[in-house]
Amino acid sequence: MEFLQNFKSQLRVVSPGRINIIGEHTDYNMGYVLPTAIEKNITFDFQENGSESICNIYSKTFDTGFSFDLTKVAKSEVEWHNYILGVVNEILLRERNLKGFDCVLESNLPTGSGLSSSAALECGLAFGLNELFQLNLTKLEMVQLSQTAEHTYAGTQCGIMDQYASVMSEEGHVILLDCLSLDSSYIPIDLNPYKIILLNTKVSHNLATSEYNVRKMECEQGVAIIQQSYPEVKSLRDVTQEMLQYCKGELSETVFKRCSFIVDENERVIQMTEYLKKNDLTAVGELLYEAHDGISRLYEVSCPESDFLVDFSKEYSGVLGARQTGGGFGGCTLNIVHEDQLEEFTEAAKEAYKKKFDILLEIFEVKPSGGTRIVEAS
Ligand code: GAF
Repeated sequence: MEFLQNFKSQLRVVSPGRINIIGEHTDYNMGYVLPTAIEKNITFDFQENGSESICNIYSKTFDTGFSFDLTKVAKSEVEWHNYILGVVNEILLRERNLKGFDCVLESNLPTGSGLSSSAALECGLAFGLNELFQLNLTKLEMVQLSQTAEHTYAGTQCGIMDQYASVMSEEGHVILLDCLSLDSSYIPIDLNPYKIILLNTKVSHNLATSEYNVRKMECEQGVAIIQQSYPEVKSLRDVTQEMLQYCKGELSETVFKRCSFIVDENERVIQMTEYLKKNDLTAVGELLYEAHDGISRLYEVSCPESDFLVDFSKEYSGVLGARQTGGGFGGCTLNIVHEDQLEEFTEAAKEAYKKKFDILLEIFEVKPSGGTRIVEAS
């Protein structure tokens, strides 16, 4: 792209992906989640380009880019453009004054791997534009407008977890976030001598967006029926297993399973927080396996590849627990692995996965890290 010839970075922003320790699909049910950012990022370099409305975006990682006009922002046919355009649109809707800018992106965050590269993209852009044009947006406003951009431009009716984790995380901590009140507390996490290991299935089944929205609808259907018996219920967060049992006859089997998973999963977030505080790592691991079982059997957002890896990990005494992390239908499994068994486990997993699916596993350790921030341009 032509603008690259005169590009000089004025501002560098780093925006991370995230893992979620536990609390999957609870965010849009107004429950609890326990995510943290990881040290896999998208780096953004920005410059104002002197034009009133022409903006240029280039991704070094994928060697592709596009330009758009601030006066004619509209949805694109190209998926990743929508994360950018959606954020710009939300900023303009808030009557903030943008001008032409150039932005160069580089990423070491695998896409489609359940680590929320989309939130990293949205939030890094919002953060950078806020700084470049002094927009006076708070961090929470950036989180919320990025989430809305995902609804309106990308078409996923996501909750707030990914954007919140990307922006608000702190090194060495997980965030216990109440997705209703948006109250949060930071829980120190130290699993020593265990490590958090991600196994990337490298599959991202294309059901993800459509089925995600279907799950959300099924939960809403459940709430509407439960409300007939319990008018005080506003979301699945207010529902207990006893209430659910009482309404079972009114709910379809599918809706019952979805609701049952969310009710348990919400409870698991609170339990997990206690186990982490007590450093009861065996209980942490067991809860991860329990959660995956629900993800697979009740919420049905797993896939053969993730199920295989989670089952495989159970054969290793050095693995305390594992589950698929993120929205589902592929992506990464999160594993708590003893450092002494790391090599043996990962080598065996690689071999078994290759034999079963003919796919080379990608394996990396992650550490809870800080959220979106400005860094020195090199
Ligand atoms: C995706 C969504 F974007 C999040 O809001 C969350 O619902 C997650 O799936 C599942 O926990 O990452």
